[in-house]
Amino acid sequence: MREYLKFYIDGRWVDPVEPKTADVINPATEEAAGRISLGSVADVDKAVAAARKAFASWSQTTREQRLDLLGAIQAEYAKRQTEIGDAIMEEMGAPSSLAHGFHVGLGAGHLQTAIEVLKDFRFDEQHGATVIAKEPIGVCALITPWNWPMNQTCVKIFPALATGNTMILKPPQLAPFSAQILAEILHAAGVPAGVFNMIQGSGSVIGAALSTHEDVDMVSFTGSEPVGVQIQKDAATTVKRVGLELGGKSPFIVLDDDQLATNVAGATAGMMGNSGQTCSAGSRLLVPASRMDEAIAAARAAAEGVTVGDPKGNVAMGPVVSKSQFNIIQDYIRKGLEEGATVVAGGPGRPEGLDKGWFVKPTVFVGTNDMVIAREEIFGPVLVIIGYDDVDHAVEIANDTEFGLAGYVNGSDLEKCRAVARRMRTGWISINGGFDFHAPFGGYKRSGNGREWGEHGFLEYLETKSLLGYA
Ligand code: TAP
Repeated sequence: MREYLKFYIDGRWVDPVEPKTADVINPATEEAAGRISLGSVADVDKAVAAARKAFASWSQTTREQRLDLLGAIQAEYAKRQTEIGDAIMEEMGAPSSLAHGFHVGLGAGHLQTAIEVLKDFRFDEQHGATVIAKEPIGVCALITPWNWPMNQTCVKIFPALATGNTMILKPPQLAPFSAQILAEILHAAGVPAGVFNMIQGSGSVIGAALSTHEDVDMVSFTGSEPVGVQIQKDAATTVKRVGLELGGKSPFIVLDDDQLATNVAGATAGMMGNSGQTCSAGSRLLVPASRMDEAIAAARAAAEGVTVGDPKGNVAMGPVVSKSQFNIIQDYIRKGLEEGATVVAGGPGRPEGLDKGWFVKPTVFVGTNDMVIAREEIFGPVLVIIGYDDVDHAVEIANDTEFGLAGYVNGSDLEKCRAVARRMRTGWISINGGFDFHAPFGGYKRSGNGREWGEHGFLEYLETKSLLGYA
């Protein structure tokens, strides 16, 4: 049983102002895996004061000083990778190979990327006698979700640090362990007091206190759309910068060629990764209507090939994060059946033999784009296959959504993939599995208003100052 009862404020591990704790449930066992403290507004005030005090000196540090700190963090992170992977397995149920592999790797990747970007980043640009300077925004509140815990924290913390900001991290109650280890890593690496602070607790208390706080300059939020909208409203009275990374219902277009079966199988298995709890999951699979039977056969085989079970075992998929997430997903599966979609793999209920733990069957529907299961983010292992008549129709369906986070195009003719990708209204598009830590990630439309990852992730945390007659 893990016990993380202290917060990290002003360079020290401190007791919460008011003692209050909550259990953290392991979704694979439905039993408590640990206990955390739940903070109060008084803890937020202490952390913000520490971050404000530290900003004066941290914002003035040189590129070399920040690179030294990021290098020291990298060394500490490398020592604790196994522990982080174990924590992620327990807190949100990711299977061992995924938790120790991609989950931990994403955190390390954002750290390495921050170092690479910082080495060459141009904080000043000169145009004649004018210098345009990029300066840190100030005290940043970082509010993160549970689905890729290490990705979400690292993609915010390292660019914020590299650009000279100070910060308060509010990790998710459902997955607080890995963030706790990350705070220990930053402490061991020698982050100066007050530069990084962390308070655990509920979003409606800690998150709201940060979003409304007079002395917080920016909120960077990743999570659901309703909470993002609330944060934007809360932050409006103090005119804070707000970065929102929200949900998606991303289209995956498989082109009509000899790779169709392979691409459908890859898209299906990929969508089930992390139990479908990925904001950029390709949850609408668009295939040529004329080849629907072939696509169904490939998707069914891929979904049925996804092994589900104890995350500690050799499985591809663990449980979903919580009972409430399990119930939401089951409601969507029932809704899909009610609205006339055809189940071709999985369906309602738990997989056979898994009576304890929040396990869901990898489920594939064939449906239409107007169905609720094709319009709303399910955040579970539920894929909807939709047929298209031609490429124009595929693009029309892909763009017929209120979201615009990610998109995928797979096909053997790269020219055709490029043409389709250009027409899709999403902020991030992967062609044939393309992946890049330096590529900006963020949404069009209701999927958000910011860009993280790489150099664009730095710009999120920078103000622009014009210095006329400076040069
Ligand atoms: P949310 O319920 O929105 O929670 C995200 C974070 O916000 C949690 O730390 C939560 O605290 C906190 N929060 C809740 N209410 C708040 C409030 N009133 N003020 C400030 N903070 C508040 O999302 P989730 O369920 O954790 O994550 C799933 C959603 O995130 C999905 O919609 C998914 O698409 C989206 N997501 C988007 C992305 C990107 S990059 N676009 C990435 C991952 C996830 P608690 O600890 O109390 O929950």
